[in-house]
Amino acid sequence: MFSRRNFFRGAGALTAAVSAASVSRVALAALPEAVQQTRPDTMPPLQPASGRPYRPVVTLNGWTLPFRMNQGVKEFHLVAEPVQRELAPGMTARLWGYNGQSPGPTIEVVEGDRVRVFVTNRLPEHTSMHWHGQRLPNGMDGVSGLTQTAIQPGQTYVYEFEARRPGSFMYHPHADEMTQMAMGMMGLWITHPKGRHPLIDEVDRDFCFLLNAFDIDPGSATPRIMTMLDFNLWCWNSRVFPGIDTLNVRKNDKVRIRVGNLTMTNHPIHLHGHEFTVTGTDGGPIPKTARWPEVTTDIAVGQMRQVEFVADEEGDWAFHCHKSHHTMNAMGHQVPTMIGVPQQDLADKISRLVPDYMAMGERGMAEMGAMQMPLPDNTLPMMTGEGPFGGVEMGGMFSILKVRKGQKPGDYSDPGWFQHPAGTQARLWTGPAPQAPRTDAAGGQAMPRQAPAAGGSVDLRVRKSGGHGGPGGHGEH
Ligand SMILES: [Cu+2]
Repeated sequence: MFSRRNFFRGAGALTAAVSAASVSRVALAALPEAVQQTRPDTMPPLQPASGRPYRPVVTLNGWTLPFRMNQGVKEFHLVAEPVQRELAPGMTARLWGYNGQSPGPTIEVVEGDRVRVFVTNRLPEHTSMHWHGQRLPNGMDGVSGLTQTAIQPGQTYVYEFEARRPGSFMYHPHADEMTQMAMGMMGLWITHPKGRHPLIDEVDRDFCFLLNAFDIDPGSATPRIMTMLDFNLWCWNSRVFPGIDTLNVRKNDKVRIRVGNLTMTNHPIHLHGHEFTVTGTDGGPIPKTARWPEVTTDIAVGQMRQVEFVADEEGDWAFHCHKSHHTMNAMGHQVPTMIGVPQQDLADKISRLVPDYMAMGERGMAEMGAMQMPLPDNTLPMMTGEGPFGGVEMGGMFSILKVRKGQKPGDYSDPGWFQHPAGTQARLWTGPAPQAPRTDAAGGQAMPRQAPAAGGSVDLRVRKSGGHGGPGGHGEH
């Protein structure tokens, strides 16, 4: 619709943009460079070139934003803008994010750092930036309407505070959140301890990622923003398996993984082959006496969990959300269960009416993994991913922890598939079927048969009920 009112508003915005460009060239030059990222790959850790030293994190399928030091202040520049994000090879989504990607780049600072972040808005609507979990002056908290005016399209706001508390944090808008978070606007913030901390161990590998979800109709590219629960793409850092990079570590490395949840539901994150402890949340490190071992930790909405373990078992270990529908890609949920229902006859009849009709699910859904049906453009199969022994039949929130003796310190490259030592792998059994002991003629082990009493009759001791007796009564014989 083109109304007179909109015309004037648009003209005003245009004038403002033009004058901003002509007036504030000096001001823009004074901003830190807004570094852009075009690729969805996992970038190697960004070693700090200035400021206090720290061991940087690795953002899964993401990157860390470079900073500049300006008279003792660490300066960053985030640009909120529409981006194109490859969710996995074969599917690219039109999202909103920061500096070319969704999620935005990870911000890494050190406890006690003075931090200044410029946030430029290149979206078609206003936004703001909330620094989830931080101790900061109230006016820096980024809740539009409550603590600040919203950042209008074309404007740059500056946030400044001291990173007081070490830990794992997030950032996201607090303006039209439902839209802006459903469109992918979020990022991680890591504050490293300034020196040795009694509750924060040094680790060899420190990974981080966000849990996020989109609802994108097959064949389209823009998320539905009104969806509350029925998302169809369950992501780690806006990627789905097999697009999520593997976590590659050296045997006996101490590993930390920081995970934040900005979806609309909880995710029980599960690691195979190892036990971990939850060592911290976005509220800070957990006292050592309050930690317990787990193999799954549930991460509720708006929470962060930081888990640690020693990777002392070599292999390719699955690492995934334990909600089985979250390890699948786009699918309809209105599909009846067809297990045990022969459909070929029916399919033949329906095909005469509906040429593309396809029977599915007759022997379970695993057949979907190998299906060669043509897909609409820009869509991923429901479950996919080839392993060394066939289809993995997974999608969504799934990746692999690869533990190898030969992985060099600082090397994050994929070592390929694990070579199982002889005799350490489940294999096809071709010998005779072992007889179950219970069916053994001699009586078996688990539940021995009662030996018949002499004379062939069995003495059943029946306890007569006292109060319910009498003819026709329901005695317990
Ligand atoms: Cu999940």
